Order: sequence, then C-alpha cells, then structure tokens
Amino acid sequence: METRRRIRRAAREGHPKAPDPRPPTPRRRTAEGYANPQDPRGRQVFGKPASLKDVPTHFCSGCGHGLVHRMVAEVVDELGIRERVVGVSPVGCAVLGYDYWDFDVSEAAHGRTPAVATGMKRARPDLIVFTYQGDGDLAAIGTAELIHTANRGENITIIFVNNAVYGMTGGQMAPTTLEGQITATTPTGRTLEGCGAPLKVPEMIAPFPGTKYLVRTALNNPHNISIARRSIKKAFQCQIENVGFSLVEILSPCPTYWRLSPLDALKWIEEKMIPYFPLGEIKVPD
Ligand SMILES: Cc1ncc(C[n+]2csc(CCOP(=O)(O)OP(=O)(O)O)c2C)c(N)n1
Ligand code: SF4
Ligand SMILES: [Mg+2]
Repeated sequence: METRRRIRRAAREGHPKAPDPRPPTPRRRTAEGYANPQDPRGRQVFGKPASLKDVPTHFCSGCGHGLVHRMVAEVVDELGIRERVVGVSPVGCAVLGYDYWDFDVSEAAHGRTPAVATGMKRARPDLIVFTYQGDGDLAAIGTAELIHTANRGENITIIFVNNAVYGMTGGQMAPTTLEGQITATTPTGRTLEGCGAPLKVPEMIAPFPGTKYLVRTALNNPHNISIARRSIKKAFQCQIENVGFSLVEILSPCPTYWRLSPLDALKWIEEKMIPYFPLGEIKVPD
C-alpha cells in the first residue's frame, strides 16, 4: 500500500523514472491482434497477419496445421503477394484452407493439388501458386502427381505437412509412419517387411533436375519454427524469381492420433521423427 502511494506521488511530481501508477488496462482483441489503441502504453507485440481470417479454428489442440497456416499468411503479407497468390488445399485435416486464408484458395481432389497448381501456373505465370498437402495426400494417393510435377520442374511451391499419419480419417498408417509406430491400421507397429521404409520425400525427388529448393523443417521448438517460416519464405522467393520447383517439408504434431499430449507430441518429433527425417536443406538453387 505504502509502495503504491510512493509510486503515485513520484508520478504526480513528474519523476522521470516513476512507473506508471495506473492499473494495467485489460488487453482488447482487435482485428489486428492483441493491442489496445485506447492505452497510450499499448504496444502491439502480436498481431494477426492480414492474410489470415479472424475465425475460430477447427484443428485439435496442439495440431501443427494452424501454425503452418499462420506462417504461410505471414510470408504472403511480408512478400506483398496477397493479390497474386493462389493456394490449393488438399483433402485431409487441412481441407478447409479457404476458411482461414484471406486470399484466393482452390480445392483439389485428394492428392491432385500439384496437377491443379500446374494448370493454374501455366495458364497464369504471373500468379504465385502453392499447394498445401498432408503426407497421405502428397506421399500416398498423390505420389504420381508429386513425382511428375517435380520432375517437370513446374515453378510452383509445395508446403508438405508430415504428421506421420492420416489425421482426417482416424490416424491410419501413412507412407511416412515410422517403423514400430502404432496407428489405427498398424496396431502392433509398422514393420519394414510388410510396409516398406517410411518415405523421405525431399530426398526422393532431389535427383530430379527439375527440383530447385528442397528443405525439411520441424515445429518442435521456437527455433525450428522460425527456420520453418524462413524456409517457406525462401521457397516462395524461389518461385517469384522464376528459379523453379520448391518444396518445404514440415514435421508437424498430430497429438490426437499419436495419442499424446500436445507437449509430449513435440518431444516425440524431436526424439522419434527428427532422427529418421533429418532437418535441413536437401537441395538449394545453384
Ligand atoms: C479418393 C479418396 N480416397 C480416400 C479418401 C479418404 N481420405 C481423406 S483424407 C485422407 C488422408 C489424409 O491424410 P493426410 O494427407 O496425411 O492429412 P492429415 O489429415 O494428416 O493432415 C484420406 C485417406 C478421400 N477423401 N478420397
Ligand atoms: S487429427 Fe491430427 S492433424 Fe487432424 S486436426 Fe487433429 S491433431 Fe491436427
Ligand atoms: Mg498426415
């Protein structure tokens, strides 16, 4: 009480180092994020990218998709390409991309996003076209589209969210499911004999002369999240500068079908996924 009185007196007397005696104004949610324009002390430290709609999310707690959506929106804003970017959403948990991004987004049949993106980019080379795909969408049903699009060296960008399961349909095994991983369709764990080895997508397409920028990132900690964001930006820049095909793989948590808490899911990425799917740039433009 005495301290508070002293602070008020110092403020009244105009002491230059006197702390502000007013009780903190509650932060208010504005269209631009958490900032309070009424509060002269208000400093915006966290805002919503213009390219992201202000809507509730349908993703489970701790899911990585929402974060990747946000990073894509931030990069689009930063590069000033909102009026000429077009996303192609997959079939999978990220099917509702058009509900979240505030720019043009199309939908494609399961796995066919690279084919749709190819058509768009060829018809309108001035557009910046990206696909957003899960591991089931890209590395199972869409393998043919991925391989031929990469091999042709289409000047598009692929954002590949690898969560090691088919999330949307109930956590079945994906081509990226790890050896021994228990899923709805591998109740005793994936075996290499029965299912082959988990696919390393960027490494698989790296030998194609058409692929230019290939990188694997992860969402398991802030450092890696910031690398993921930088990689997304680099991939878009690769397209803007007409360098050619780019793909960013992002190891992303699916706590629901890994049957882990959101925090344990991050640990699982670090301890199980990263040793098998090493992070880093796999191919960079000459
Ligand atoms: C032609 C066709 N086959 C199968 C399905 C069922 N299906 C919907 S989403 C999905 C897998 C999605 O998994 P993934 O791409 O890894 O996305 P996630 O939900 O994990 O993000 C499957 C098999 C479908 N919708 N259409
Ligand atoms: S099921 Fe998995 S991938 Fe789908 S929204 Fe939930 S956590 Fe995300
Ligand atoms: Mg998946």
